[in-house]
Amino acid sequence: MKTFTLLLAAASAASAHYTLPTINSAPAWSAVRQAKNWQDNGFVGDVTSSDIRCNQLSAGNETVAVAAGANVKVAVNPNAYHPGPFQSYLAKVPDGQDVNKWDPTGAVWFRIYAEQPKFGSQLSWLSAANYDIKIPACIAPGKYLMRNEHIALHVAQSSGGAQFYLSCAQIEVTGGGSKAPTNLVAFPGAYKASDPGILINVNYPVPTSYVNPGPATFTC
Ligand SMILES: [Cu+2]
Repeated sequence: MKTFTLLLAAASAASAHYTLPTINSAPAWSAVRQAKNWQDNGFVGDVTSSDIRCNQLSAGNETVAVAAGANVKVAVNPNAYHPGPFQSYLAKVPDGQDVNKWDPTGAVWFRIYAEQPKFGSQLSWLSAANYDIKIPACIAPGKYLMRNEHIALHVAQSSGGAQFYLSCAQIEVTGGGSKAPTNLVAFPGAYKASDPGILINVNYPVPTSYVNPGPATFTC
């Protein structure tokens, strides 16, 4: 048992990245679809892979209710310590579809949050263990998938070097309005390996601007 514990510790030290296992403190991988990296904390590196959609291993079995206009607390375990932006997207589950089973293919995603760094002698990012993401107040009530990602840019100076840590949560939006989301994109499809926010040297020369990959962020 002791040897087993030591081996586990060594394995996690060798690949100590992170997962996004829960929202609003729900049990891990219940309202968040279990991601393929749930044990090894690994990343998705190929933006053309279907894993860039949800990196999904197995279905969710819960939904977290959120009022439109309120925040969702997205946990990263451990914190998102690599430099890079946090981003969130929503996709509405079509009427008649099971939120646990719906596969969000095609241009169904709209972005609701894109983190910008602070600029200076180096880029500085939130690198947080929790991100409070506001659900737009104007969107229609109903079930949505919420795709949360952290893009690690520490070795992004070569193509394929950016590391995507992501998962898809299942939420039910209450209240809200009737504004139709705009700037819908597909995953894969929304990103290219050559996007300036993905293929970038964040260390030298230190950038003075940052272009988030993906569509324009939807606003009410
Ligand atoms: Cu890492």
